[in-house]
Amino acid sequence: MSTIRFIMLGGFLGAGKTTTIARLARAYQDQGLKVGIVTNDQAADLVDTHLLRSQGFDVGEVAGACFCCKFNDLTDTIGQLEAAQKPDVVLAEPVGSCTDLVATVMQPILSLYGEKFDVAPYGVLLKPSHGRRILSGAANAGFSPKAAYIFKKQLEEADFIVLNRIDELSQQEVDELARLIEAERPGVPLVRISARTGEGFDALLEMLDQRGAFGRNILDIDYDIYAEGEAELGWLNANVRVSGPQEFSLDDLLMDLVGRLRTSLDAAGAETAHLKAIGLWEGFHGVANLVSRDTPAVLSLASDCRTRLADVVVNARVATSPEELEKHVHDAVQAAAAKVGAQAAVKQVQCFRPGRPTPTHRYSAAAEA
Ligand SMILES: Nc1nc2c(ncn2[C@@H]2O[C@H](COP(=O)(O)OP(=O)(O)O)[C@@H](O)[C@H]2O)c(=O)[nH]1
Ligand SMILES: [Mg+2]
Repeated sequence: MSTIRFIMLGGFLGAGKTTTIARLARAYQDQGLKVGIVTNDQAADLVDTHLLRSQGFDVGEVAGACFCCKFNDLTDTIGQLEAAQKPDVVLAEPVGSCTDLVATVMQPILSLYGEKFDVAPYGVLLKPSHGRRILSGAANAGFSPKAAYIFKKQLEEADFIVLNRIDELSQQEVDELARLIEAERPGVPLVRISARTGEGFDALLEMLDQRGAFGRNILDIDYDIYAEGEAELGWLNANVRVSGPQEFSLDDLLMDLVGRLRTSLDAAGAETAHLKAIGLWEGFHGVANLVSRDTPAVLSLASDCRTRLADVVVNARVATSPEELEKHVHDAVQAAAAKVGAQAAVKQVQCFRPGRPTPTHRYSAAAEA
């Protein structure tokens, strides 16, 4: 039986997993390999899925809970990708606030589907903006001590760590982060990349190509702290139709919307882990992102589209209550639409605090290599 190379890339909310996966997918396609991607979040209609599909990738979505709690959905989704195109490589992106993935995903795959999957080393992306604060033990390290616990647990189970966004860092900052990572996880390989520019991807591909006994760092983890850390970050997905009498710039609308949210959430003392808005209209798509309170909103994908009508999906993980978050998003959407002379109709909103993770499987010891 031919095996599928299974590559899961973890890392905190906004670390750059989707951007990295898109670039890796292209690199594997350039090698003549067929690639499938599996995205994951707490509800359907994900920004990441839209974004990756709009780039032409074959994407399956596991929605409703994280991979660990929906293990069978993960394997079923891979099965659907297989039925469609027999991928050589499957890239999987877990939820950014999820950890314990070695015990609940890697080990079950190795043990239950070892003949079908050839499992790559488990890499975890480090987000510099929060990583620096959390690893240096800064007083106001971001979100809460429980969210910082998740961040550190993610690094603890990694086979290797990926320092992303080096295009935004000086050599000195890269060296400082590398020192903090080495102090946290001594001896664990570190790859420095920019998912934006592609720098460091040869080393990342080489790391992912290694064969050996990977996915074996089973955590000693307190699920109470983990569950509370997850729940502290409110979750929201809103689907909005913006329409007006005159054409407007979709990119300006997205940037204005995310910029407004940045300001209002910051003023309310609600720290953003990741906030993204995708605008879609007839094959055009643009994306604006905010990954922390100390970085600006960015247009990560320009649609260059002028339109009178667009669908906008907003997805946010912010350290505040779902009710507060919904209010901020509602106000920002209305104001951003009004600014371009349009109106916003909110078609669907889901917002909640993620529930306690209850994994389908949890291996307390690594299977024999
Ligand atoms: N400057 C820069 N931005 C990046 C890089 N990687 C990702 N981003 C941006 O960071 C934001 C979050 O990235 P995304 O891939 O969605 O993160 P995820 O939540 O881990 O999947 C987006 O605006 C990306 O364009 C990078 O290497 N450099
Ligand atoms: Mg993502």
